[in-house]
Amino acid sequence: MANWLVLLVACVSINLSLSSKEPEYFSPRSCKELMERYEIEEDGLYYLTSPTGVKYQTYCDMTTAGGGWTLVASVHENNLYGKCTTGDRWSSQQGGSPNVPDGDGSWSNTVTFGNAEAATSDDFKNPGYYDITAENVAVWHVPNNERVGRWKLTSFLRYHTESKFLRSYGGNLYNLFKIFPVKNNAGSCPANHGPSVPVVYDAGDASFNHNLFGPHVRARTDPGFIMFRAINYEKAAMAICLGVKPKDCNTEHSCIGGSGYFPEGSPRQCGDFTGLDWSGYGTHVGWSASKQLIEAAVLIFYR
Ligand code: 3S6
Ligand code: CA
Ligand code: CA
Repeated sequence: MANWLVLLVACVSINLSLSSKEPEYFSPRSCKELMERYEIEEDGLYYLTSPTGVKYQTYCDMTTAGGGWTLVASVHENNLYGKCTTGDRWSSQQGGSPNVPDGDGSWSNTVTFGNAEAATSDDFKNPGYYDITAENVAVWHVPNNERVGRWKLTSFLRYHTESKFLRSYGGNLYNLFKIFPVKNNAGSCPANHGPSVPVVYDAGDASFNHNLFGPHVRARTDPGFIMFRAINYEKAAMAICLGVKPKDCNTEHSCIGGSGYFPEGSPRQCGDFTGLDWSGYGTHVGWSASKQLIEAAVLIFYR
């Protein structure tokens, strides 16, 4: 064969292999990309790839409000009686102490843990949490230990933002919490709360959501919002308020995740589900949330 012909054949075959959908080149970065570029329409577990080459499996919600939602994290409370002990990855596993003001730092670092299939049985955080550039957040409350195929069915609350607020905060929660650190003494209440964003409900509604909290909490919160980086009276920081916007600074009864030190009654408010049990475990009186709320994982999605 003539040299020029060999070259031509080689070029054509390189081109062919590049354009074909071989696994090497099938590397969606988010569920939104998977939906839009690869026309995937079903809810379920898929593989995504981060730009640094980390391949990970996560859940995609391809149907809610147009679909394309990527599960990036779950906050699971394995033991509400343990106060900043093992399993409190979204607050501190190092005990409540002023010496660890930002606890494990999970809201604003690149440490990942858990896996998608166990997202209702353990904490989960994947590279999408810091890698994906998104506009909105969705939250699902799914009973602990549910299998993936039943998450949507058994979730008793699902809500999402529509304002594209993440555009103003770096496109994801990793960047938002760089601006608003989940750290003890990082600010005061209410001056230094992070953004509160209205939500639209896909399961349950604002009044059902509100009623999952005890009466003291209901009287001091407005339903129908997600609020980020709450600060309480004692200057502890929390990451996410669950479908409510606090009106006072006892934010530790409706907001979860947090700094490594909660001065009030220390360490009683320290942990992934903070002070959701302040008036007893699952009692649904005073400051305590219902059992339904505290025995469910909080799944966080981006789109
Ligand atoms: C409805 C009563 C107000 O109770 C106070 O708030 C009480 O003194 C404290 O124990 C309590 C906590 O700060 C609640 O977070
Ligand atoms: Ca946990
Ligand atoms: Ca308080």
